[in-house]
Amino acid sequence: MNHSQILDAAKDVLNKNWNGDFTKPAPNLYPHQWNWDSGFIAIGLAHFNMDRAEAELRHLFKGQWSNGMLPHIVFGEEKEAHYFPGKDFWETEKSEYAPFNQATSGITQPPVHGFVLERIYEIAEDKKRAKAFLKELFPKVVSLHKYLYDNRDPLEEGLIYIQHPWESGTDNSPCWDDALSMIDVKELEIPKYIRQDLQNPKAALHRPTDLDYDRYVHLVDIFRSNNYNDKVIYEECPFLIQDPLFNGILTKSNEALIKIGGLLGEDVSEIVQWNELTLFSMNEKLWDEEWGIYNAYDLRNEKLILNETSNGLIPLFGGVPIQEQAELMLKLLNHPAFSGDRSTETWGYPTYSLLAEDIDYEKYWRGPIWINMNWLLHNGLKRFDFEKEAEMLKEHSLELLSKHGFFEYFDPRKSIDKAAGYGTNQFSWSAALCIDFLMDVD
Ligand code: 2M8
Repeated sequence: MNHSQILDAAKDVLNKNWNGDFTKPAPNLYPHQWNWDSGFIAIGLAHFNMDRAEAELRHLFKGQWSNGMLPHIVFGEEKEAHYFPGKDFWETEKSEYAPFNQATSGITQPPVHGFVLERIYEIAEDKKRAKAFLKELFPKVVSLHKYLYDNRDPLEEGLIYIQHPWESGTDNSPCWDDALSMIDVKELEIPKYIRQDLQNPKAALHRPTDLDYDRYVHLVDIFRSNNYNDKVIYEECPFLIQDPLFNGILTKSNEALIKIGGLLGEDVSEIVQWNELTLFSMNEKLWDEEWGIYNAYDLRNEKLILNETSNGLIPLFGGVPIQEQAELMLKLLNHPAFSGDRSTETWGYPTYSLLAEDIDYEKYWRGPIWINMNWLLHNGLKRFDFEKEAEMLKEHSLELLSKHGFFEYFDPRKSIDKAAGYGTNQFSWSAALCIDFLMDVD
């Protein structure tokens, strides 16, 4: 496929996944609206259908809770949408903050919306209209950030914790293994549930295990039985982690909100303070000078999670490192851990170190390449003028997409030529970010 053919094919995926209210991440596997997916999708849409880009985000924010929390799923109305956990499972009516006219989940996802708004403004030809949209969304995104700083940072370090692997977006990343292993499901009464994701035979092979799901369900059970009260959840939840991906995305969005606030003539002093604290603490607490990466911190068990995943490199995008640190991060990206060697020629960049003993090239967030991670890293590398690697990453992403299709994730090994794309092959953010790569508006 040449570039114009891929572009058309990508738009086609987004058009087909649009249901009149929002874009589904994928037709059967993910039939509702997902939080960070919608952010990436809106960027792709902005290049060819601004009405829909705006509608996408407006619909997502219809699900925002009155305390600012933005749920990771906003449920659609389709009767044939089979997904676990569906809207009834969450029992969000137990929270005093959940909207009464929109069904949602009760947890959040990485706060991409600030930088998404900034990107939409960059792409927009009609700046007056785009500015009006920024004005509408700005207070909602600020209120999400305020929720995070007020409720998910009890030690006032500027480091937000996630309370569930689903909040990370990188659900079964090896980063969460140790913390999850402390949840002994044999000792617990896990509510009954039926997984729907295993019905898609292609995806089922690589998805999280049943043991993972038991733990995911147990965590949700803690939240709903405590009426989504953040103070109690902080006391009770066995999984509380400060993740460099979540926090690196937050700094990028803080920075975007500061710029947007300036454009709109809003007071941004609080956002500046939040951001300075987050940048400081990420470098004080999470930075690993030896390995050139940001670690995660397990707040519940009070220990660093030594990171070998690309979550620890996303802070490049958020401008967390200074140039010297960024150069160490680049060194790591060029190291066999993320770039392979002659015996394992690879596509850039896997989500888990190729040298890790338990890397699984096919299993979801435990090794494969994801287009959103490549897009975040591409933009992070550009920010530090690492043009060569940024270009390579874009080319690799486009080659994978045009060779195999709009898969959810890809095998990093170049030797695997057939069946190198996994999960659904109609994945919206792969299509949306492909469009952004191709359009390359600065
Ligand atoms: C995956 O997560 C959902 C749960 O939220 C799932 O596995 O069912 C992740 O890849 C997540 O990052 C993504 O937002 C979601 C929808 O694409 O799917």
